[in-house]
Amino acid sequence: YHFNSIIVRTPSRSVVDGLRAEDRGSPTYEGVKAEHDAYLEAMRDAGVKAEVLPPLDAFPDSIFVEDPALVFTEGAIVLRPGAATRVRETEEIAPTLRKMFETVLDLPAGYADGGDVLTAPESVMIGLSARTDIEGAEALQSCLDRLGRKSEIVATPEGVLHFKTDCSLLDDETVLATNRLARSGVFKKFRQMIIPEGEEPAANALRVNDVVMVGADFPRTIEMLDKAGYTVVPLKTTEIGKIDAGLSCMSLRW
Ligand code: CIR
Repeated sequence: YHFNSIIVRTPSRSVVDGLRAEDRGSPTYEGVKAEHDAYLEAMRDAGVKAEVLPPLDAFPDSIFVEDPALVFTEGAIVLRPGAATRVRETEEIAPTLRKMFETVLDLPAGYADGGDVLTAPESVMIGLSARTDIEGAEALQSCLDRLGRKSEIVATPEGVLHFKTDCSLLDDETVLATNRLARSGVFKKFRQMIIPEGEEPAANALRVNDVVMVGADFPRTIEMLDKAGYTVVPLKTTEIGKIDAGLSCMSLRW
């Protein structure tokens, strides 16, 4: 969770057509833009340098740069998103990665979304989901191996978009997770903090250097983290939440 750099992409007007599992109304472009602006400001306040990519009208979900790639200080991996409308986002982000990283690997097979990947210090956890298949997960393990990273393949709860929709890393030993994911036993090696019932989308929080960014709509989670001694930065996620996104989705961090 110590990061110097991030990549983000400015939302395009087409973001209102972003994918969603259940239609709770479209977000507004202005609303998403405001949430994205505040996110970028919070990132800079947390001490990272941001590379800001231009909007892509042809790709409504391309603001969620976390999904088409995976980055580490050791190198980057161009993934293959499991949603048909998102696959070609990789061609848009790859040139930037090749410019910024000496080592850039391409996922050799299958499908994998970055939202399914939780980077913990000892091991990178890859969640199988409707977007990440076993072929993609195993192919990703071979890439991680080449970068010198240990990894493991785990399950994502049924009906949950991404593994990280339901969890985030708070520090080297601690994860924040929904009860439904914690119950599956994947976090036995960690200290676990469980999201209060009814605030499940708060699980996609984001530790960046000294602060934990958390959705502002989740007061009980914010209070829990605050009491545990974390410095919480609440950020609005109401609009991006309508297209199934949270805080981790909007950046690549290393
Ligand atoms: C999608 O369905 O792909 C987007 N509407 C949301 C992506 C969220 N990304 C993430 O959690 N990493």
